[in-house]
Amino acid sequence: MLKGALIGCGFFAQNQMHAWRMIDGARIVAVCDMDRDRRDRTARDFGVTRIHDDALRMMATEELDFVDIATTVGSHRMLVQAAADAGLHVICQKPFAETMEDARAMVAAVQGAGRTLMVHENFRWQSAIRAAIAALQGGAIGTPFFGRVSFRSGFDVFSGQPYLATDPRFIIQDLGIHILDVARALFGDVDRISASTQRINPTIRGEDVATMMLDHQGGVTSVVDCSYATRRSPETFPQTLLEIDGDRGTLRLDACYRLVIQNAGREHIRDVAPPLLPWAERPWHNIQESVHLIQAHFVDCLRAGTQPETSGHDNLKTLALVEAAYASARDGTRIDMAGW
Ligand code: NAD
Ligand code: 89V
Repeated sequence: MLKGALIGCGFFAQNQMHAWRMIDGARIVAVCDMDRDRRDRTARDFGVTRIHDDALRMMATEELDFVDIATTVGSHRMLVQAAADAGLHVICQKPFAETMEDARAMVAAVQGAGRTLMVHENFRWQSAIRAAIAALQGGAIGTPFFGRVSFRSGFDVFSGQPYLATDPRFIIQDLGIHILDVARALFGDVDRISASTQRINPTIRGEDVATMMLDHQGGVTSVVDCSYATRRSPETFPQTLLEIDGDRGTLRLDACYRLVIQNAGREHIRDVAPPLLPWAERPWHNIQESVHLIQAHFVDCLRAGTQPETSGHDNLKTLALVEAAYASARDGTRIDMAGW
C-alpha cells in the first residue's frame, strides 16, 4: 500500500480525497494546510489522523511514498523541490508552474531524486475525451486535418475559486491549459500558435475569452476556443466540445456527451456521458470522474515503474503553449514553438 499526504485542503482537494478512497493501492495518511479549519475538516471528513500545518515538517516526519500537492500555483515550486529533497513521488495540480524556468527546475529536481512526477492535468482523462481519442486512433474518420476544441460557458466559477477573479491571468492559465492539453492529446505536439484574448466581464482582472490557432506537427490545424463570458442554453459547463474533420469522415463531441461519427455516408451516435460517482455532483461529475482516473493512473505508474502520460516532462509542452499564447496575444504575433 502506497502512503501519501495531501498538501492543501481547499476547494478542489475534496475531490482528490474522495477519489483516493476509491483506489486500492494507495491511502492518504496525513493532510496539511496552513488554514486550521480546512485541514481539520478534511481530516475529519476523510478519517485522517495525522494533521499538519507545515508541509516541510510533515515530509520530514511522516513515513510517506508520495505527496499530492493541491495548493494554488504560487507554492508549487517550493513544495515540489521539498518533496524531491525528501525522496518522495509527486502528483501536483495544474497550473504546474508560474514560469517555464520554475517548471524545468521542478522536473529536474524530481528526476534528480529518481522519483516520479505527474501533473494533475485531468481533462484529457475525462471519459468522453478518452472515447474521442480512441475513435481517432482507431481510424474512425481517417487522417484528421482540422479540429476545434471548444469550452464556452457562463458558469460562475468565481464563488468556489475567488482567486480566479483577482489573478492577473485567468482563462488561458486556469482553463485554457486543460483545453490546450486536450488538443495535444488529440492531435499531437505543436509547431506554431497564435492567440487573441478579451475581457468581457468588467469585474475580473484577467482575460475571460481566448481564441487560439495551433499548427500541429502531424498536419492538423486546430482552433482552441475558451470563454467564461458565453450565456447560452443549455449551459455546457464543464464540457469540452469537439469538431474534427478527417479525410474519410467527421467526429463531433456535442453537448450532453453525444459523440457523433460520420464516415462513408453512415452515422454512429454514442452516449459517452461519464458515470455519476457516489460522491460526485452535477455538473462537476465529468471532472470528478477524471480525478479518479488520473489518480489511479498515477498509482499504476508508480507500481509499474513507468512514466505517467501527463508527467512533469510532458506537461512542459502544455505549459509552453500557455506562455506562448499569452505572448502571442500581447504582441500580436504567431509564435514558433521551436524555441520554447
Ligand atoms: P484553494 O485556495 O481553495 O485551496 C488551496 C489550499 O492550499 C488552501 O486551503 C491554502 O491554505 C493551502 N495552501 C497554500 N499553500 C500552502 C502551503 N505551502 N502549505 C500548506 N497548505 C497550503 O484552491 P483550489 O481552488 O482548491 O485550487 C487548488 C489548485 O487546484 C489550483 O492550482 C487550481 O488551478 C487547481 N484546480 C484544478 C482543477 C482540475 O480540474 N484539475 C479544478 C479546480 C482547481
Ligand atoms: O478545472 C479547473 O481547473 C477549474 C475550472 C473548471 C473552474 O476552470 O479551475
